[in-house]
Amino acid sequence: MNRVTRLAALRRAAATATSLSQTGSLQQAAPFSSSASSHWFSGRFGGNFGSTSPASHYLPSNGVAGTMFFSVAAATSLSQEAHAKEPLQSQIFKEVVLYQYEACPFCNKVKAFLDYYDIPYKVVEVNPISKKEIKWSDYKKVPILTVDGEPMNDSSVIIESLFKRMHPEGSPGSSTNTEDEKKWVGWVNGHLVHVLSPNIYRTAGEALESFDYIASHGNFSFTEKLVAKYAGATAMYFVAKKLKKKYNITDERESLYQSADTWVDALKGQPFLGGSKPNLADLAVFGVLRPIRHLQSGRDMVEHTRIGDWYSRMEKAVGESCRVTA
Ligand SMILES: N[C@@H](CCC(=O)N[C@@H](CS)C(=O)NCC(=O)O)C(=O)O
Repeated sequence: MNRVTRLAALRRAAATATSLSQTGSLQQAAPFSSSASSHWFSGRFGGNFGSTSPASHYLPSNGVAGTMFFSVAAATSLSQEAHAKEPLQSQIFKEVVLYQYEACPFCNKVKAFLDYYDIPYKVVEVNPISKKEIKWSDYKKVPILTVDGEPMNDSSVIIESLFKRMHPEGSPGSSTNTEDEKKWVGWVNGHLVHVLSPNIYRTAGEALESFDYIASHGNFSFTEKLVAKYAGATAMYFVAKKLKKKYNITDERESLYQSADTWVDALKGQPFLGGSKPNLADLAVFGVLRPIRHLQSGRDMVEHTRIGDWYSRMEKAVGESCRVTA
């Protein structure tokens, strides 16, 4: 077992022992928008909000949004972990920076990968209106990941590229990507992500729940928070209806439940699609579901489908966030 794997294993064992596995999900419990909805939203509300726009509902005020849920003991153990991660960062990648929207499913896919492989990363929250944080880039979507200054675009490209760098040709694990794994990664990008928005903004109540996050996060004034929550929820409620039509979804919950059970069937009774440990498809499904898990839709999904056990295994396997403060 090399040092990277040892550190990751230790970290995961510690996370399990201290029952902290859920906090990573809480950290992610925020609304998100697909590409189409984000554009729609920006176009209609951008002018009114400037740099602290409601579309910045994605934004945590800093890189420690989830830590508010931690106990003191947990915080201590995490700070110790952060020390353990330092050598790892210098061993593989010196500086990893993720440009993201907090609740974007594609960004969360990348974060699940980084967390699982114990790669520390800084987060730069991008203002979806001005996008000034990525002015330097020709690519105008998120996620963008810079590794030692080199930018990479598109979640799938980023993950593949990191995986290849970590498992160079001929090294152990370099040829483990199976056809099945690729097929299910494709299913996440081509199907699962499209089912999510219609679910989290399905009713007025759920749309508001998805924007509750804004009340406790982001560098907004009281009025901006209020406007963001209600204007944002209203906007996304209508966007979700459009997306539902676009992707031929008749019953959004049924579609979510079917997707969850389809995934569980794909496991064929194994703990993970990857067998005894997660592969890239497991990480992709987990990544896109993490932002919705503690919303009504995510709770319903776990209650009405067989996905809960796998999700819990994934929480333990992925462990705590490797996000470091900038
Ligand atoms: N295929 C891309 C999709 C990325 C994407 O659509 N990101 C959305 C956020 S969820 C975005 O940046 N949309 C453009 C915008 O917000 O203006 C990936 O996998 O990274």
